[in-house]
Amino acid sequence: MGRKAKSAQAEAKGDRQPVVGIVMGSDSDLSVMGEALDTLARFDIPAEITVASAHRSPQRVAAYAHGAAHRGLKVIIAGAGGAAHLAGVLAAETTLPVIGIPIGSSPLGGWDALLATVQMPAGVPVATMAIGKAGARNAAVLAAQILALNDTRLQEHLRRHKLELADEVDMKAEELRRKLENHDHRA
Ligand code: RP5
Repeated sequence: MGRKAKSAQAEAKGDRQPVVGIVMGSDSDLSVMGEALDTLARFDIPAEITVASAHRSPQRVAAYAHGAAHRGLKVIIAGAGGAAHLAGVLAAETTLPVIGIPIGSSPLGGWDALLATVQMPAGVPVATMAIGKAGARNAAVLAAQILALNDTRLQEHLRRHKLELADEVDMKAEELRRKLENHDHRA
């Protein structure tokens, strides 16, 4: 694991037991997967992050999946780029829900990762998100939604999150209206 990923993991651990585990195929995926970690932090969900590769360290991946539920994790988020089978391999080794994020790090720009992540055989689901940072952010929101099924505080947080999204769009619509108004006045 690279230095950046190690310090992210240390920060992510905090005092509380992580309930979401983020696994990425390489520390080079941290710029994308950090979005999931940041979003979970905004929901005040304790999380951990680590590196394990389905192809380069398959035993580490299997050990992580086998121990995950026992350690208190409720959801696993997995992101990988080239030959992106990480989420699927984790899903094969655990009964926890697994959310996959295809990362656009290969010369094919993420199409290959998208197909490898989404196209699972029947019986082993991976909830596949969008390619890249939007997918990483959505993975964290989906994890929050899963955890909120038994958590009224999180349900309220998610409700506020929806309102914030709507407020942002309203603000942009208002900014655009003002810009166009000024433009009309000048014309
Ligand atoms: C994948 O290969 C990783 O998930 C990463 O997106 C990509 C490149 O990895 P590095 O060569 O940067 O370690 O397994």
